[in-house]
Amino acid sequence: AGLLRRDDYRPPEWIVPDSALDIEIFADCFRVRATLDVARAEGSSAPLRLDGEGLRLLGLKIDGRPAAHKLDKTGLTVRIAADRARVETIVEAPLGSEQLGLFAQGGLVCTQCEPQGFRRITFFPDRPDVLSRFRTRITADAARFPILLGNGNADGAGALDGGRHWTAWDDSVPKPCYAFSVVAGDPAARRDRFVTRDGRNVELAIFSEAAEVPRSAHAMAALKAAMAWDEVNYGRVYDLDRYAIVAVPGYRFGAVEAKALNIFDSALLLGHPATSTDGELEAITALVGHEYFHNWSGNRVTIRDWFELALKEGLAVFRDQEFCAALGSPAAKRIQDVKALRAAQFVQDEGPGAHPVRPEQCETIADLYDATVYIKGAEVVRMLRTIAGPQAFGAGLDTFFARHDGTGATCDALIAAVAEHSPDRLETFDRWYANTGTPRITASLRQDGARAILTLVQDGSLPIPIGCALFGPDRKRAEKLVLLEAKRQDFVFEDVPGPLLLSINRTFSAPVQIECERTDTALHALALIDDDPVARWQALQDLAARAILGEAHTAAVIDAIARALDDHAQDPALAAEFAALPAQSRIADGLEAADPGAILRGWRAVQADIGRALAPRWRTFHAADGATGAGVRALRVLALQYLLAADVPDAGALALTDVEGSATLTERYGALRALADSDAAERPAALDLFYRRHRADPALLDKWFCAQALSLRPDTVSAAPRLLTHPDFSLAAPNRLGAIVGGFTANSGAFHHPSGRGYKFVTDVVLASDRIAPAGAARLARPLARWHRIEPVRAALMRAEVARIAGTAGISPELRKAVGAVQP
Ligand code: DPP
Ligand code: ZN
Repeated sequence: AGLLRRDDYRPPEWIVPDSALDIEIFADCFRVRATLDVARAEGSSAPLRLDGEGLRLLGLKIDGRPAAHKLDKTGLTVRIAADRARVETIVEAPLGSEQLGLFAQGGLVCTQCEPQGFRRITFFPDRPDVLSRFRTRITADAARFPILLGNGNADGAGALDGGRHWTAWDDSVPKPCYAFSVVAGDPAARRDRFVTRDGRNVELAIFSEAAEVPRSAHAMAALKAAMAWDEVNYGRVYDLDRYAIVAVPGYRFGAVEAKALNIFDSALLLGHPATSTDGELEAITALVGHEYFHNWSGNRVTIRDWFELALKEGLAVFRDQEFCAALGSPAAKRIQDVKALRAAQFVQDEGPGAHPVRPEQCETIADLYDATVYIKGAEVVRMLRTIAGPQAFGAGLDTFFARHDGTGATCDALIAAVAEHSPDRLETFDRWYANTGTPRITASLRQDGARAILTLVQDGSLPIPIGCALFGPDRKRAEKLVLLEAKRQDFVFEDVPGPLLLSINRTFSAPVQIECERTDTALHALALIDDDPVARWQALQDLAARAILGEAHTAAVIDAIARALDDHAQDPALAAEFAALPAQSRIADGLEAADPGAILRGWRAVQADIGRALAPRWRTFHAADGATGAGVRALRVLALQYLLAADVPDAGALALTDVEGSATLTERYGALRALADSDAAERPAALDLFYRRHRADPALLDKWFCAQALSLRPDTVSAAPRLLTHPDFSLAAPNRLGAIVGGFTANSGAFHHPSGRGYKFVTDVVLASDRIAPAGAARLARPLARWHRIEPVRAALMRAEVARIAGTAGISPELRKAVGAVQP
């Protein structure tokens, strides 16, 4: 099969204003009678083409009469003379287990339509720019499937002969067919309600297994918060009388925004502080919000074609980021988002998977669902707001929603709508959607008497908003947001006598790499006084990275952390960000040829120094009551790590007490991880305790394995392979394999052990699991392909393992692709 290309887009020849589906679910198959009111698009003379795959066509009528048609592997073609017609089809298909179309999973029958699953349910123009008003009737056995759910508002229900029953659903708001969903089964429900600002009473429900209902409270609270937030911040009001989310165990597509009936993998929806970490709970909040926000930016205003995926995903991610920021610490959230962007998207930009936010081509549509489309897509929307200003951005979005409601729109249409309210600065903004890679900017500051001249040079030709400020030794002297549009540009600040410190890319205003010579003294000074938390955090991270590499004094880092902890005492989540050292992998990213061994030694030494120097503070933080909030818990856990790193005599006992008795999983697991990194005498007891308590919960047992694979101890390189011989390990359990091997590759000291044993271990596992789960194996193998960023001795060992994979007969195409690009 050839590549799919954005340029090949053509408007639809036929549209389908109204669709009625009658879906009958049986034990292992389903039957659909579809009635489509189709209309010819203006100027079109083409026959009607309907997509359909894996369907047995039992009947076809056009305007009530049988009609000649052509059936092939991917669909159905009918010649229709009139401009409008009623098309009726009857199809049957098995309820597959492939998780596409309509299928059985986790005790339920449910759907997966995005991007192209609907064609496995019925014949239809399966493309996002054909929006239809759907009416759905669902019939099934009443005992096995007492609950039958569809999109839209409830439109009747009744009993039938033979123990069957039906429900009907009316979705009056046009939607693309990928936003279609159906669920049948016997789930339990948590119910609630939300009254919109225009007085609409919305019935809310979260369906899950009965035993899991206590764990859906968090998601329900998130849903209500998201509905209120979208009204206040975007004027988006919910448009139907009900909204339901269904938790499906093992749902492979993660979560989908299907209209008024979202479907989520249970693991991404259900959570409770006793069994989920704060990070996981926040991810649930973000995802519930994300799918809800899609009701407007996704379902009502959808995308013209799949290459425009970033239009809905970038906007929804941007909105979920802002939503979470508003619920917690905005500065800590921004820092976390920046870390995630660097870890997932900047890394993608460096490898063979780099592509524009709006790609020009792809092999399969599924390939488009990645960090570049989602996370960089969100950064692009953020820059649009930054350049246009919040007022113009808000007005522009109102225009965008009003103008494109009920249609498939494009990224360009979003820019155009905002540009109407902020005309002068967005002419070239669309380049952000076309550009590949992380832009690099070099910044230099020179002084000419009381003027300062900032020179910015970029390696491309993008309009880049860069937040800048100049600080004197003690306070801010000037601040502006500059728009770098040319290759090289000077920006002049008047009346700023030196010496000056440059604070740049404040708030992380653009997703770029900044190169800028700043002395240790300058970084230290900025880390003390910069009033933008993101820039201040960045200065401290840069300083800490230098200390870890032996290029700066740890004393300056300690001083800066102490000051940040004082300044942010009221925002413990932010304080915890300031107190945490940069990840070893991020330090390596900044180097041409990283020596992971040296980074590990330096990291441990700096950690121990900080632990000792600030021990009284760590004790105080650890003594705080974790019940007071996630930020306090983050600091408590970090404090334990420092106390253990400093070898404080009772640190092991404190950690063991937390593993044993803390109320939240964040604290119990945080303490376990801290102990797993240490040589404390309590380590085996803690691991044993956590294992015995949580062995029946697969997700928690995964964490137990992961903590050991992530251990910073030098023996992890031999201890991790032994985990695979544990009776609770199976190569066939993807999450467990991911917990161990994914943890291990993220643990650069172990993965990059100088002996090369870490590379060999990963290669052995990848080759073994490739036969069972190729996609997972490919993901696990990817870190091996990054040899070109590592010092030559290790790089040679990594390449040898890559060659071993590539030379193994019968490996999957996914695995070959994951490592193949590294072949010289
Ligand atoms: N899981 C996808 C998302 O909501 C489907 N659109 O981002
Ligand atoms: Zn989404």
